Amino acid sequence: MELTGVWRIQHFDVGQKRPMEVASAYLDDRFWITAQVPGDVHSALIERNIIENPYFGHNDAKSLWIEQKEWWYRTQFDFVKQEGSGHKHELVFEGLDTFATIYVNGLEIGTTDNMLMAHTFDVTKIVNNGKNSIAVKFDPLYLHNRDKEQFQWSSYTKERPWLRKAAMNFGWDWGPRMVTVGIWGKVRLESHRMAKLESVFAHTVSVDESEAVINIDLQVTSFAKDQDLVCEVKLLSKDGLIIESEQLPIDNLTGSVEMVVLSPQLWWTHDLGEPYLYEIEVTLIANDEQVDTYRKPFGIRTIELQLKDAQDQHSFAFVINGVKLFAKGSNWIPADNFIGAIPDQRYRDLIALSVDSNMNMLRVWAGGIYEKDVFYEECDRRGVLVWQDFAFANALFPEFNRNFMNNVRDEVVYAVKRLRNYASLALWCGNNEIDWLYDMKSAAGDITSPFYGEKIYHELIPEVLEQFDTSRAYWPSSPYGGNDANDPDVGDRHNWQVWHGSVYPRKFGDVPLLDYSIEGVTFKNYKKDFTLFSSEFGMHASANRYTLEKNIPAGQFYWGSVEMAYRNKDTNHQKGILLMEGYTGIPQNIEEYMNFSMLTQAEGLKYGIEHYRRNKQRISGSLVWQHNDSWPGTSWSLIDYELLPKASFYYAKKFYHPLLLSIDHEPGQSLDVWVVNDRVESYRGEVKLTVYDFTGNEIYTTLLAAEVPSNGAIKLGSLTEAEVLQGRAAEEVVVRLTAVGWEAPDNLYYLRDQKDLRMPATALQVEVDADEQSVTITAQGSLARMVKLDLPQGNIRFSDNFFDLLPGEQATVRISDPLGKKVALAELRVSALNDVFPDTAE
Ligand code: BMA
Repeated sequence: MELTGVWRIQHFDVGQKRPMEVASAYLDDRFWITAQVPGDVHSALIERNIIENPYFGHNDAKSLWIEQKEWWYRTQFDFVKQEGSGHKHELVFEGLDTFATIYVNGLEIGTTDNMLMAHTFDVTKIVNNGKNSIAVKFDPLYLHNRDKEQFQWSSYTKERPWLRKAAMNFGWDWGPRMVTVGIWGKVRLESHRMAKLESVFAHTVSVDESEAVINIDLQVTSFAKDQDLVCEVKLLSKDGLIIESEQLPIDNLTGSVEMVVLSPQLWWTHDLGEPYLYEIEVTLIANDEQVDTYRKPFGIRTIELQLKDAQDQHSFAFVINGVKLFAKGSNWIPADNFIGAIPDQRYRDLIALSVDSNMNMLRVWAGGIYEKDVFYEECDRRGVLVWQDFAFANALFPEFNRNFMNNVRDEVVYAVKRLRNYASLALWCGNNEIDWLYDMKSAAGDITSPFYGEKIYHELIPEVLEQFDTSRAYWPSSPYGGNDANDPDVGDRHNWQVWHGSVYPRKFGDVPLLDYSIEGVTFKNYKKDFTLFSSEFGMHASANRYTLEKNIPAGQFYWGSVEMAYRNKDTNHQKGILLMEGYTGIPQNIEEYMNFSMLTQAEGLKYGIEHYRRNKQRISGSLVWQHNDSWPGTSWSLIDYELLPKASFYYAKKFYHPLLLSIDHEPGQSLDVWVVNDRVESYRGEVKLTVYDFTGNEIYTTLLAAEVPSNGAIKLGSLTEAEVLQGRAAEEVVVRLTAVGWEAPDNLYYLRDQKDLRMPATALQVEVDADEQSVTITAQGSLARMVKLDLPQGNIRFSDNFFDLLPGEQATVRISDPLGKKVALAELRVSALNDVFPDTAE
């Protein structure tokens, strides 16, 4: 039974009230504020207009008082109590943020100190048949960390190391400080009789064409002596047909069964096949009576992390059902700063967008939470793999404290047991950047203390996984492996040369260097990177106009305003300017800032990812930093807070497409034409390379034969600049690759940086069809660069956006709402970078 009745909240100063008074079942709380559960205090106060929307302007600073208060939640519920021996009633909180004391019918039943796990209390004796009350007191965090040892390193705030709470709550380089408090997960009263299924662990042991072997381990808790316990385990097809069924006795409260599934339908990532989901049903029978059931989707697949290839060379490649996978994806941060209040639909939308942009992996980054079930359910359903970090980010942690370590152990056990049945879960990873940055900061002299926390990633977590999940790989940190931990030759790597100007190569102990120059931060540095797996890299791009205008006070929506600067939480704002200076030139107004930053990010990621993919023999993955935003800010995200994709998202549809045509070229050098194929099928056809000037004249064309190997990359040929230019200037042409006789997306390639291209102005002819919900655009006279469709509305979809059009060519873009509502098109704006009527409205 989920407790979804009316919850009320109130705050007090610390010490103002005696807890027993506020917790009393008889307290008159009529004048308290009603609040959603799951949710949080901020969201409840926003909903009731008690605080102004903290995402607007500088309003976040006005809600800081919330952190200083003691907050209480109260509710009442009716319960029909089954009494008698063998009955057990448990109160389960899926998420308490963070230091909570819980009272049931006025009795204190326990305290909690970890936001990142569920908490269960036995209330068998104290829950009433009839009316009941629950009260939960949340302490302000400062009571729990002000007297604790501070560490030399804890990024963004020194408060974090002792608190098991989402790190990003305290602010990060892409989001504001929003220290949430409240009941952020579901609350349930679970009633059991005789016994319950404590856990079910289902995993695939092996697969081949004819059969799969799966294993199911059961753990039971019994509430009565001398019981005859039996489990019935069934594997059902998607249509509910029983594929396998076994009865097994439960001895010593555990049971294990192996099932052989003939002609199995495997779970694949969506780019390689169908993410087929069976269902596992377990029924627990105590003394011939059904007492508990478990029913969850289950995907049959094997997933391995290959660290050595066939030639015994280092590699870092995921292998799914025996197929080596190039991981294409991005890094996931919490989908809102107010995590408890995120609607499930927002997860579905963001994961659908990852599939739309041809991603097959998301990394749940360590500075957030172990995501909600809906996230993994959706990844299972859509065929997107998950790289799961444990929640340790950019800090030292008090591993010398027994209570802290016990708390961490409970959290890790809980996370592993909750998530291990998801087919999408590909990897456990110990932390974000801690091993790497500990060395960098020690070398720089910023840290002199021992590596506090090391024991968690190198002992505690491996021990827990040894006991609870040996079915998938563990990687101690990201990045990890080699010398230093960000070594291109071993393990995974974060490329922060680009954007942050970090200087590489570097070895352990070297003082880290930064190069803040155009050459230091440019995305051209991606081509120097022959990592085995690029698990973080990226560049900022502006949010879309609607997202910014909605959240910026009147008169502040201009390039260089203090409010625009406030949206950007990164250090040294000059980095983004340098990056644009190198590629588009420095923007002069807000429209140019939005366009130039988006184009630089999109072209920069394309440049890097096409390089990584061409080298797929060695490089096996690219995860862009970052997928989404937690507030309407300026960041590395591909999709902004209002769920409006940036240009890079539309580019990703092509640069992450399983079949990629690309050109490897630098100014003055020859053009190497490549095809990358991530599919298991091989292809045969041709690739046409055509060079056009910007008014659409064909200057040169050639056909290259393409024998495209299964799951491989191949160079089709090489052409000199002189040959393809036929006497024209490199600044005046665009090259197009097209597949002939087979299907692969086109690729447009410019031989020089945007700022150096001599692009005449163009005029767009735009025809809007409101009934069809589409718009048809034609470029007149000259190529249109970065055709942009803009609507003042969040969470809508364009079938394409931010694309280039050759003169005379026509594009029809469909516009839709993910929930199927009709989209008003009256305010649609269509522009291009080189539009004859430049859109400089501020
Ligand atoms: C890495 C991430 C995040 C950060 C990003 C951008 O360090 O792990 O901590 O937000 O780069 O700086």
